Amino acid sequence: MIARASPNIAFLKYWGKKPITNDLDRNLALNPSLSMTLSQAHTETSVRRALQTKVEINHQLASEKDFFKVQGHIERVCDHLNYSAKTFEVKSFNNFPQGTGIASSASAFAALTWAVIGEILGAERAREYFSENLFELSQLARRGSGSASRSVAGPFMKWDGEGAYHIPLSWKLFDTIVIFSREHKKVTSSEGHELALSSPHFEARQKKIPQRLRLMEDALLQRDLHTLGPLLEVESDEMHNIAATSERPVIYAGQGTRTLLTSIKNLPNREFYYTLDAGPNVHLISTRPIRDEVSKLLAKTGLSAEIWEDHCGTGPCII
Ligand code: 2P0
Repeated sequence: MIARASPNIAFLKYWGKKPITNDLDRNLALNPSLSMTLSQAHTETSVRRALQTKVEINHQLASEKDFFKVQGHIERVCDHLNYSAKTFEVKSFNNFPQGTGIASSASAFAALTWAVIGEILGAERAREYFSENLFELSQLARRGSGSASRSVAGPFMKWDGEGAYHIPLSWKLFDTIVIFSREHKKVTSSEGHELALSSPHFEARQKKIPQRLRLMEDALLQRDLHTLGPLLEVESDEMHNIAATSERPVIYAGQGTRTLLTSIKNLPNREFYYTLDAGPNVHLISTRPIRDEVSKLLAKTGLSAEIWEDHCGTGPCII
């Protein structure tokens, strides 16, 4: 069975999680978050029953660490369906650079969840199961990777507590991603989550989140980019400030990132707003395609980067 899922870009960030007591509690965020699921960037995962589990990621045998993460998630999904044979051959491929601030673990664990369920139930029953059990699927994907809880549907998702909910809203937003680096980040998100709690600004951030969440949800429901945009930027700056001020400072932005953000902030009458994931690449959110403007801005500031054009999407599927 082959499934496809897209990453999501967090508008309100998951940054800091509760300690684990058992596998059911894995990746429980300390604060609610809000995101937009993408559509062009995706992970495609094929899963086939086999006598032994074998995992290939981007045409290479998975590292030991990735193998155990994938195997652990397969076991979770099988347990959830009371399915006893837990060995599969898994091949997973991303059509976008991973580990650089486009949430590859979100799309990877959403796609894996869909593909394993599809392989066990068959396409027709699986599609029915997906449409009737979205919240349980989000809980399950979350245990693979927290942000995966929000990649189980789209375009807009709110994760609060054990899983994410679909925000019923139809609004086409674009995410134009400026890719400065295809290098894998040095500090994983899981380490970043752990370190976040040591920042002297962490507690103050937690207090601000409920109101920021309300304002963002209102702006989304009103389809008001000029109210949403500044909230995106404050939120992104704050998450990166928490990372930079944790006991082992984590700086995801590079020189190119900083130069671009400064020139964006100086633009008059902006029609796009930035947000960063845990990486140097810059996501620009707008209501229309903006590739040409972004290319011009990069040329003007003397920066060289790839541009990935994406827009909101509706979540995973079996293909
Ligand atoms: C988010 N990020 O809300 C935040 C913002 C990155 C920056 O969730 O440990 O890969 O697998 O639960 O989901 C990245 O963290 O971490 C992330 P785990 P995950 O999207």
